[in-house]
Amino acid sequence: MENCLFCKIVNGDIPSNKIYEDDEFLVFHDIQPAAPVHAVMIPKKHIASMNEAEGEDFALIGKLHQVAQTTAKQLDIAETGYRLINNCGPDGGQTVFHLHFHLLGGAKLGALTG
Ligand code: DGP
Repeated sequence: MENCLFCKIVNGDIPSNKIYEDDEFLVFHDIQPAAPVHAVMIPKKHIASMNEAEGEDFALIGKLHQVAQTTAKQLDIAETGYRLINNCGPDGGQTVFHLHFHLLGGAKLGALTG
């Protein structure tokens, strides 16, 4: 998708600090970490947000959770715990409109607030 920041990262037009990559997914370190470990997990397919996911996208999103489990082990936060977050839409705090999940850990995280 033209003018999508994360599509540009997928294409290599914008560099990223990659953690994991396969044919369907890319995981990279967040440029503005909100925790000692903060990875961004995306499907390479452009889906703007959870609102636009449809059909086989939900199987892809399921597989992305499997990647989250593996990545948490790789980043050594599986045992201590982590948080997996999707921000959807403006009120949800989404700023990049390419579906992604935040994987946060490496410290005791604060309570969720509205
Ligand atoms: P959200 O607010 O849920 O849409 O999260 C977008 C995240 O993307 C935010 O935590 C910052 C991160 N981000 C934005 N631009 C870049 C970039 O160019 N590189 C990397 N690695 N992360 C980025």
